[in-house]
This record gives sequence, C-alpha cells and structure tokens, in this order.
Amino acid sequence: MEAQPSRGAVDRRHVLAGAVVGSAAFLASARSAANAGTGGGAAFGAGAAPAIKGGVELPALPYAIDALAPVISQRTLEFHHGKHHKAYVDTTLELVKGTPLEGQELEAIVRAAAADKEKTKLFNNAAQIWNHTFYWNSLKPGGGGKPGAPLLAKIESAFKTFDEFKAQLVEAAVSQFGTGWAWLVEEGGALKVVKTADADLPLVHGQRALLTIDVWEHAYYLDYQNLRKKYAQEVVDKLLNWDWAAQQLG
Ligand code: MN3
Repeated sequence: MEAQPSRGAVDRRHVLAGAVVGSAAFLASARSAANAGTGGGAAFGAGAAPAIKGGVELPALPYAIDALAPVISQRTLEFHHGKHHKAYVDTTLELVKGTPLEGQELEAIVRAAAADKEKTKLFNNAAQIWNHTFYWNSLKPGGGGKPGAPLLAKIESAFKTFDEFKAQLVEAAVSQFGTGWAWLVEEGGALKVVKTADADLPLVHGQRALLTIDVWEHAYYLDYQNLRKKYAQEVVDKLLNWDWAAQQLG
C-alpha cells in the first residue's frame, strides 16, 4: 500500500540548495507548487518536449541487467525493474482502460492525474513509471565522474564546487524521510537539488529533471540494507549518467 502523494505540498518538498535561499526561494517554490495543478510552471510547462517519450509501457533497461554491479546488483534490478516498475505499468494500464486517458502519452497522463484530486492512485502509479524510466537513464555502467564543461560550469555556478553539489545530492537522498526521490533539477534557469516524497516528481512543479536517485528501500535494501547513505554515495560516485543530464538541458 502506498502513502498519499505530496504533490503541491510545499512543506514537504524541500529546496535544499541552489543559487538562492530564503524567502525568495520559498515564494518561487510556492508559485511552482500552485501551478502544479494547472499543468506546470511557466519555466517548464506542459508544452515542453517530454523527457520520457511514449505511452504507458515498461521500457527495457538501457544496459544489461548485471551492468551496474557491484554498485547495484543484478538481483536488485530483477526485482526493481521486473517487479516494481512493471507493477506500476500494469496498474496504470488497468486504471486508464476505457477512460479518455487510455492510449495517451505517459507525461500527459501524469499531468492530468496531478491536476485531479480524484486520481491519486493513477498519479502515484503513472508518476512512478516516469520516475523509474528516468532513474534507469540517470545511471550507466562506468558513470560518475564529472559532467562536460558546459554543465559543470552551471553546477559550479549554483553550488560553488562540484564536491558541494555531490554532498548536497547525497544529503537529499539521505534526509528524504521514508520513500521518495533525490533530484538535480533546473528551474527558472538555475540548477538545484530537491527531494520529493513517494511518487512526486519535478515536472508537476515547473522544474526540469536532470538526474534522479530512487531512495525507496526497494532500490537499495538487498545490496545495502539500511545503509542508504552508502548507496547514494556509490551511485553518485560511480553510476550517474552525465550525458543524460546534459541532454535534458537541450
Ligand atoms: Mn523504485
């Protein structure tokens, strides 16, 4: 059983870092959250090209099932992709069957469900499809390291140093209470680290996702048990796919 989503709830979506802090950042968050129900903020609205293209489907992993080991084991991916991700797809297909959303693009379904208080279950499942597809692409064998010069410059502008960015992303992953996601996002031209609870995701808050780390226990418990920080640190150091992140900025 999943918890209720926290979409639009400013108090549960904490902006951890970025170029600005304090009341201005809070007001910006409040505005983007207020826009969530009407299809996203001005900076990244419903007209933007989808990061995850296509309909409701379980995509193949973009690498072999054992390719992320030993950081993430084959066994974790068998369950995480083959059982958890697949279950979100199956449930979403069931929920949209015979409705006007059947056959729609995944992002359109996520936005429609986010805007309708009666569609919490659909939002949770459809958003989790999006989040997981984005997560698989946020990782790659032999990843980690640093991004190319243009993106690295943006990160250093927002976080002062690349190491400070990494520390803040790990901190977001560790401090998300319960289930959720840690993200590097772009909002209004600035990069920031945010975390979301449960199935919540940046695209319904007017933010563009660049990278994500799944911090639901199913993402790491077989490999790390309770050591979420070690999982997050290993992912940041060894798996982050900076090519994918750079592609998101276009
Ligand atoms: Mn997961």
